[in-house]
Amino acid sequence: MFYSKEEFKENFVKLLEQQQQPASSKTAYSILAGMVREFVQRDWDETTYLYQEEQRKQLYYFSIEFLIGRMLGQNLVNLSLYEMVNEGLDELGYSLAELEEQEPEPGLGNGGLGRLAACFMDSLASLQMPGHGCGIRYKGGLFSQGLNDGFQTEQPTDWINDSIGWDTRREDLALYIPFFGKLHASGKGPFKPEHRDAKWVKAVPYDMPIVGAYGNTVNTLRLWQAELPEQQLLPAGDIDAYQQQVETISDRLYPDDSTEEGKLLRLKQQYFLCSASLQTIVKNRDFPITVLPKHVAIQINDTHPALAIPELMRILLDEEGLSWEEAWGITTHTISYTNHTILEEAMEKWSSQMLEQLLPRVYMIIQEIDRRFKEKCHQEKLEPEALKKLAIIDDGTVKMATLAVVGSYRVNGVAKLHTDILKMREMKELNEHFPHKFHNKTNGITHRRWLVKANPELSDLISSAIGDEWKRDTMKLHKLNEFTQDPVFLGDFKAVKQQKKNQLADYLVKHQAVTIDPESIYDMHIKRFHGYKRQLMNILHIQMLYNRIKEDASYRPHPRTFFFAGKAAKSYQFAKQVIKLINTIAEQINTDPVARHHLHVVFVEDYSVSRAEKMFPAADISEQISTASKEASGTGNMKFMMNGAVTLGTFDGATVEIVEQIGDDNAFIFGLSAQQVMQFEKEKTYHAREFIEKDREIGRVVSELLSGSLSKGAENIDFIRRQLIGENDPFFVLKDLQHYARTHNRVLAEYEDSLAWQEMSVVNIAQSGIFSSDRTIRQYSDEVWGLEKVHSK
Ligand code: GL4
Repeated sequence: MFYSKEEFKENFVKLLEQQQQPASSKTAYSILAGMVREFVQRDWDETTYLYQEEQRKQLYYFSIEFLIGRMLGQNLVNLSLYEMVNEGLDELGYSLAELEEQEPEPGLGNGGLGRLAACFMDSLASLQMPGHGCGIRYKGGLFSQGLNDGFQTEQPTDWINDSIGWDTRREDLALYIPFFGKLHASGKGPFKPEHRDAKWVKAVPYDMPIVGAYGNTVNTLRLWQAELPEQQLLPAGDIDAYQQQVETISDRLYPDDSTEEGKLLRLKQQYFLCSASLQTIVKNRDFPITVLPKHVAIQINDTHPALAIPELMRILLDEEGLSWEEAWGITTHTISYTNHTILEEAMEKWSSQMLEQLLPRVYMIIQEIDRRFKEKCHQEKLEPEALKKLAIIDDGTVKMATLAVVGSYRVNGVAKLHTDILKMREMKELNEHFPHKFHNKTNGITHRRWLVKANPELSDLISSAIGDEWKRDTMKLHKLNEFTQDPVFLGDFKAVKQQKKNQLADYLVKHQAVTIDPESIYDMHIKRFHGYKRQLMNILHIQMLYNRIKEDASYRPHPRTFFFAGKAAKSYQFAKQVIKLINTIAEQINTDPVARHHLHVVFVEDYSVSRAEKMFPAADISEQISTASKEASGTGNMKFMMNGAVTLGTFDGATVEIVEQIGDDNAFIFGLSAQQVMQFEKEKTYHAREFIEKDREIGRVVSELLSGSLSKGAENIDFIRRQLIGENDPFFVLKDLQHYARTHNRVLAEYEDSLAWQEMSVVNIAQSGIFSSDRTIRQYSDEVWGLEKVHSK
């Protein structure tokens, strides 16, 4: 332990001296991380003890993904040790920033959904609320991305092997999960059959400390690992083959959160997570099972953990011996559900046959839930169409979103617009049936990572103007509104932004051998690659700009660097072709003797939490250009805002609420509204072809695109062609393209007025407080979970 800089240095040096090898950065990192881990342990034990002692209600956040990012730096920030350690290391000739770079990043998530879970963990601990994560300890996180001739390449990652291990193996809490097998009537009634010949998997938890800021609260992120069970639970036959089968369950994160590729394995992962987490909760309780909802709240993060509903029923019926009515009452007062998308392909549906085979008892319970719910609905005399929508099991498939709604006490969307769409359209019938279940909880992000940690320069500047209370209460950022006209403050802000832009430029030289102009406007489109996120529209617009520069000698706009970063799911060919297209256009523009002085296109490889931390603070413009209605919330939009970037976007997801906060004058909004998009979808009155035929500029870029010259071969755009032409441009890229181009022109004009631009940036920061995940978590707690703050010292 260390309580002063001198003490820290002394301990650190002592540990260094004990090393056999010369002290590399890696060794120094491990020593430091070990010291911090030890520091955290005492608070962790104390928090755990307090939770038991005070018998307060506990929240368990079930999620198939937790994109936590690196831990060392964030833990130091939350422990208020960052400055001290930084100085101490500096005096010893080490750079903390460099040591942080040694930490392998656990990529246990795909994007927004997983990162949200991580921000929530940070907020719960920092608000001193008893909330824990339950997830899977994937041996390999999301693939690491490279580029080969402009094409995405994917390499497996193995974060665990390289890690110092923030987590602790809890062999004492290991459990066993049954798959397959057959049910036999046991004479205990129709709902309590015996499960025979199951194939057992051992679930071993690894606990990760989640260090809260300000207090001494350390919550737990429990990640389950699948292992071979002991002798007596082993099936007959080839043990090595069985071991391999078992271990694949926690081997890899699915490289996509919106498809169910590799269905059986994905289903196994989901049940593994739900069963292990629920079994521990029930087993280790010290209260009667009938009062579970008083002591425990379970939030399911999208439908991936929706099997928690029938699994909790199974435990209550078969292991606790409750009646169906009792069990159902408890389940539907314990579990609540968050929906994160309305994209059709992301709406999970499992084949009944597969479910029945893999989880016979659980399937039987789902059938009974469905039967009872159908019976209720029939009493309401609904139209057959409505009845079909309300069915949990329909046409040989189980609709997980319907199961999740029926089996939980509260259901929420993640931004106002998204929740409205859920209520009015996607889940209209369910909302009518359960009028009080649906509510909105607009997402948030932790400013402790995305501002305090990622942008200490801006944090310091803010604190120098308004004090540092905003770090505890982000709504205090409002005080910055007094500085929006203050030329000194605006000048300081500009200097900080420039510093962050320089830092990113240096980083890219070092890590990607790319040289960018730090004086250019940094325009960023960084997120997963997806049709609806419209990276295609962005790059087509850039090609239009390029054509204009080539055609019109008087058009010489302010230099801009267009950043793209993000991964495409391995099997998502369209998205991969967009990546190739971006890189081909980048090469063409970046080597053009004239255009390169005005436009620069950079694809930042292997986008991750730590890369994101370097990018958000450096942005001038935040591209949030999804087809309206498709982006449930977005959270990158909030990270940009908090760092003073100005949004160029559509009225979609939480961007609507960002604009509500800052006013129309401080953002650049364009394109179809969600209403209009939904209208076009319904009436089918949009014809992409007309735009290609009638708009000269669009016609030109599309024909360049289709010729294959922008992608080094027409075969590299066949999926894009199919979408734009064959499928009539379902994401309205061509429809919104000219409005997007005009809006970019407005942005450029505005950027020329430096003070006005900085004023916009500062308004964005000042109004960003509401998008803190602390606010979101308080709302969940007040309106859904009913947690109380546990007072640690
Ligand atoms: C997502 C949404 O696409 C995204 O808009 C949202 O911000 C995020 C967190 O709520 O959830 N849904 C899925 S699926 N993946 C996401 O990132």
